[in-house]
Amino acid sequence: MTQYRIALVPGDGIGIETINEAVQVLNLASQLHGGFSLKYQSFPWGCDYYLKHGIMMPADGLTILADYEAIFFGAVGYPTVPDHISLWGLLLPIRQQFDQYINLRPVKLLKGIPGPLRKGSEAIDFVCIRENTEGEYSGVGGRVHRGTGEEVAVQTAVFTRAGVERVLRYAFELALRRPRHELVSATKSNALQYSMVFWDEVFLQLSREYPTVNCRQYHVDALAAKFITAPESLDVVVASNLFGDILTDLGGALQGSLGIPPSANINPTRRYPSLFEPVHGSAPDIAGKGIANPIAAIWAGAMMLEHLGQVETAANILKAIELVTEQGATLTPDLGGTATTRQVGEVIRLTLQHILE
Ligand code: GGG
Repeated sequence: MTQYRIALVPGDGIGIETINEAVQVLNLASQLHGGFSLKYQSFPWGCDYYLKHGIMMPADGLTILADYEAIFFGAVGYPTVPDHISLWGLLLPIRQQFDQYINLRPVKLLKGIPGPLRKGSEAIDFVCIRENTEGEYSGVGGRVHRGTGEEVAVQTAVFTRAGVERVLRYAFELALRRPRHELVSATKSNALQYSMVFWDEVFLQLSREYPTVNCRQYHVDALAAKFITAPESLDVVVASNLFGDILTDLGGALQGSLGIPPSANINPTRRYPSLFEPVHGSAPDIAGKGIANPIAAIWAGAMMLEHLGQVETAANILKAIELVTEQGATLTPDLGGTATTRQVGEVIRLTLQHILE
């Protein structure tokens, strides 16, 4: 039997609740499959840890995580700690140090969920690839003359040829594997005459290597509008770190709730572990109430299984999720229902059992 060693970092707020439900779904999936098992080690890192220790994770946290085959992550951030401290103390160092340069975020309207556009689920089914280690999130900059009238803050976006080329190449390859062979790149080269003109040049160069991929590029503002006016025209979207972050929250809204989209932070070389997480954050307003939607975390767990090679089981988990949304009887309040996190987790497990037995 294959055993996968998974580092669990539930983090903050509803991340703890949704990851707990997702782990139970993954455990059931492995039991029903019989050919693989998941061995977890949980790490209590996050904002509570920071309040006790003054750091979001121990100094050797990354060394510890490097030993695992994958990291299953909940959410980071809580009002008790400034957001830039919590994010730069935990999630961003993991993405950067483990060179998880692909952030894969499916935007798929699940059956049974009307979504704000009131379009059918076949109209909204595309994938966003967000560059995940550099660009606007490089962490380069500084502040001088703090608190004075001469204060200056500089935040520099860094785009390297290696970094841009590898994420664009991944996007072209993904577009080739999907039936439509279509790729859209988010740019803003009219205003960002260095970084985004460079991004567009690399996109054009690579497009010559992929003549069967139909490429388009849009300024990110126009692309945001296209997410709303013509989501059916999108198949694979590639964007820089910040653009991708913003666009995929819009994607989450198209899916009916930020409680639905998952996210895979992938190191395609597999030299370091990849990290899987719901797109949603810690949601302090509903944390501890037991009403957070566990679908995003469960779907992220399925993406982790797919990455580990359990492709069929991953597909069955997504099938179970979609049967539950299509049936519509057990949904959390973000989707207009009254069910708890636990009840949604339980009905997905029951449905998975029906599919696999
Ligand atoms: N599970 C997602 C999460 O915790 N997100 C917190 C956040 O602020 N992330 C910033 C980002 O992904 O750019």
